[in-house]
Amino acid sequence: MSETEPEKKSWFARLRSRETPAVETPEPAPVEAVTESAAEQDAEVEKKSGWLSRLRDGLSKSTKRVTESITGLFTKKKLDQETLNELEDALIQADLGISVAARLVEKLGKERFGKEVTDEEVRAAFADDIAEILQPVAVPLVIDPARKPHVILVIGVNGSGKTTTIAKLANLHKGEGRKVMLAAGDTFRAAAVEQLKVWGDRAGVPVVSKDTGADAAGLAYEALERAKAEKCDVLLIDTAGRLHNKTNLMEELAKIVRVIRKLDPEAPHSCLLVLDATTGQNAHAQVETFRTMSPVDALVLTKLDGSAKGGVLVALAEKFKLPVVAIGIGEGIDDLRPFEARAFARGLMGLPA
Ligand SMILES: Nc1nc2c(ncn2[C@@H]2O[C@H](COP(=O)(O)OP(=O)(O)O)[C@@H](O)[C@H]2O)c(=O)[nH]1
Ligand SMILES: [Mg+2]
Repeated sequence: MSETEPEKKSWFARLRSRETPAVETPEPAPVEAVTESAAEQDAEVEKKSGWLSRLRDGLSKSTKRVTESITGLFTKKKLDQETLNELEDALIQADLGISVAARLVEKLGKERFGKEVTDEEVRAAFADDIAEILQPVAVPLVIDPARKPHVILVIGVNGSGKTTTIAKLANLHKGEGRKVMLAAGDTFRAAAVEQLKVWGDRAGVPVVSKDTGADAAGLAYEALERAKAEKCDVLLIDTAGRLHNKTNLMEELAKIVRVIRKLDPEAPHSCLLVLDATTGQNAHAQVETFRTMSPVDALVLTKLDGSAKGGVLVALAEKFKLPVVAIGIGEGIDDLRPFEARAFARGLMGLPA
């Protein structure tokens, strides 16, 4: 695993810096720029503060966007209608959605109208309400040990982070002692199969693959056959995010499901839709579209480390009520976290966990 080391350093370096490059142009702060001692310090800080602070650091762009606009509204005056309106706008701007924004502001108005409030009190009140919205969707992905394997189909648009998330999940479950197999079902893009193989090697799990252009459903069938024969605990199936058109993609996903059900009528046991948090409101449309193509059991939100639009997670939770089983906070194999409602809500509002 020595090759993940430089990756980690550059990830820390990027995360520590407020001037993180846009996610669309990743890679990376030069590793050489991180002196050994700085990297060691980072590792030390990391160990002490744990993943909660990493989440907060990762969310910093989203947090900054929300908190700055809220803070800017307060000059120690009594809460009036104008401020409430402006707060509502700030929440909408931060991608929390019209309905969540209205709900939070209405509640705040009821409780504090005409009273003196500080921006910190407002953020704390919002954080509590957001945590309440998020709590029901903060559900972990449970692997059913009776399934051999528990089949996880991973879908989402191109570039949303499917393949990376599969690698992270593979690493996680392998680390928990499960036998994992991957199916390189994105046979549409030339580099996609190779990418999954590299990740598979890194995580130390076998990857079932075929050449570009091969039938994805056939591949998924073979992978499930093999995973059953080898008594794997988890089979993760990667898929294409874009084909020639939407109908093709819909047909391909439906065919994968149909074909694997010949081997296991209840497969896939989990269908995860991966959404890129940097796309903000567009994520809503993606949920709607993919739901028409395949049953979606849960969401994974990626790139929360580089997104100023992390608030969209709240809007999605409120609207679709789909479990958020994990969040991606970096490009490294360890950068997947269970989703925790309160930590996320407080992080978003710039408050300590
Ligand atoms: N910063 C960051 N980048 C991510 C995250 N997840 C994926 N990526 C990057 O997003 C890009 C697309 O990811 P990929 O897994 O290939 O997407 P796919 O097309 O859906 O399979 C890659 O450059 C990944 O490294 C994340 O949580 N944070
Ligand atoms: Mg991919």
